[in-house]
Amino acid sequence: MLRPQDSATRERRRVEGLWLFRLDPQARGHADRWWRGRLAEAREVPVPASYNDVFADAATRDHVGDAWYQTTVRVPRGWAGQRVVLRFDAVTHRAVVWVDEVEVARHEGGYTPFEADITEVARPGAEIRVTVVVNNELTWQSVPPGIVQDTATGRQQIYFHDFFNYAGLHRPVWLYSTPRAHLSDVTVVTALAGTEGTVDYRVDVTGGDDLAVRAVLTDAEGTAVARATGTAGVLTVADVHPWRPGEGYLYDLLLEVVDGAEVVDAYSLPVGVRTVEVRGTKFLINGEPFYFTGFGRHEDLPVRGKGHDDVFMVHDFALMEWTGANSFRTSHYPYAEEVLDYADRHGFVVIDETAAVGQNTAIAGGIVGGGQSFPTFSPETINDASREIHAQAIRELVTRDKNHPSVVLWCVANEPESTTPASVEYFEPLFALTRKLDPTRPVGYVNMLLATPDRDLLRPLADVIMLNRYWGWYLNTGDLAGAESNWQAELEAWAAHGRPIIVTEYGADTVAGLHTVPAAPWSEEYQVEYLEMNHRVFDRVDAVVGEHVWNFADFATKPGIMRVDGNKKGVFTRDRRPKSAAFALRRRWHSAT
Ligand code: GCB
Repeated sequence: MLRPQDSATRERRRVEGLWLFRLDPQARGHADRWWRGRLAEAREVPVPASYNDVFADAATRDHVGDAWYQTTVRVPRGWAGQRVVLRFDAVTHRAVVWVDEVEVARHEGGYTPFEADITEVARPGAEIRVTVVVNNELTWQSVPPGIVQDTATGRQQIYFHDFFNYAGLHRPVWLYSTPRAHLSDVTVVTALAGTEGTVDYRVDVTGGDDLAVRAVLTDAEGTAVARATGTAGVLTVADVHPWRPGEGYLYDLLLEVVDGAEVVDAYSLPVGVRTVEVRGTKFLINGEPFYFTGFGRHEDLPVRGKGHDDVFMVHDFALMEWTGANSFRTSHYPYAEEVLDYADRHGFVVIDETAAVGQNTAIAGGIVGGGQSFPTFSPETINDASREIHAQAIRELVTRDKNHPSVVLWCVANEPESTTPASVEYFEPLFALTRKLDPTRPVGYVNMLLATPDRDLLRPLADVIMLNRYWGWYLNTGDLAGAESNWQAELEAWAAHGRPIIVTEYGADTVAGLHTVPAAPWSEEYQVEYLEMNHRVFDRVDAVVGEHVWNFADFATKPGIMRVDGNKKGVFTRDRRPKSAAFALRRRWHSAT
């Protein structure tokens, strides 16, 4: 599925602004067919945004179940004869969509796009009514998982991950046109050999099997540097300018479907020519060892929740650059495509993660789950049906992000159970699927602290070891000397496997403005000393090829006795003010590069 764009043959418009909105706590909307007319008793809600925090009532914030959205949009008259498509970049966690009275789409999964060809129901020049029902329930068969409980006071959502379960139309909604015969997919794979670069391309054309395809690669100055014809081919670039960390050099690949002299469809794709490889304990980009500095992040903002926002996107990248970060992980779900495009253009390196977080009842029962205990993988909990939904999420992630040069590593799950035969049985096919979908990038999962090197069973499936560790916070709390020696011993045990290690999380909750002498947990001083201790350990272990602090900014969580107005491990506050740790990181990361 190609991202909508304006081209010589395509047009798009965003369907945003204020939509009608109605919660459906009694789940009546489907039976009463709320899509059949104007949504009654509706409030107005901004799109894109989470709905949870824009109003002032707990019923909206804590709603469990269906929420209905509706708007009208006019199909441009000039689109007559074209294919008309309605696309949602992300609806969390699942959606059904109607155009007027016709159901046009259903989608499971809150962080990847879906679309519907609505040509048959959208007459050019006419207004259409778009109704979307958004469901936010998390169950054992969703990614991420959860449990919905019916209590005397209403339905409650239990979930096992440490960020607020925001819901809504989180990213742009598009109405766009393509020609009937159109490019429906493009895949590029790039390689470097000395000063020469190659771009292997493959396209799918729908509705025009007998039409020809031509490809032109243009450099950033606008000079055509290579041409080819056919649905697959290789473009060779002499004196190639590679994409590299810190320098997001992009070529433009223009693909045209042609019928003689007539251009039937045109689509252009930014292409960064770079390679990624794991060799021994090194992570190589363009054949050179790369060291990841940066953050685990969240799509999380006051009021907007997980709604995409260009202002904060640009600001967050500016702050990351200011600290000297060269990379980040899309913890704990695929981020907006705008974010990956920006990373491509600015030379940021991305670890791209699925929404599989919380597949671990050992943590669920203890740290975040309210003391209940369940087996993680069983016919009654995370089972074959869940795995199929997880597999589909991987398919949609790789399909969406395969052409981004910034993406160098797929992460199939964050902190899943990884110490049992059931976990190996669950994950083996998912690793195999990811490699089959994309043989060019390494694949890994993020290991959690209970799965020590002697107990973890998933490591042999992964190309890179990714560790979330909280020595000096959850373990050896307040005892940085003890933490340092335990952490060093553990890292050395991991290093013995001869794989690169990225520390994907290390962090300490810190209340901005809290100062102590000597440094004590929750103070800004402790966060700085905690990070410095970690850095001493990393610098002593050669196999460590990356450090991602948890977290870039403070973020919202569900309420709980472990959290004070959310998770406070941010290096920046939720409104992006620096804590002392930001300056300490800036000193380290700028001197390292
Ligand atoms: C983790 C999780 C992350 C949490 C973090 C914490 O290991 O991956 O989602 O927010 O710990 O702060 O406890």
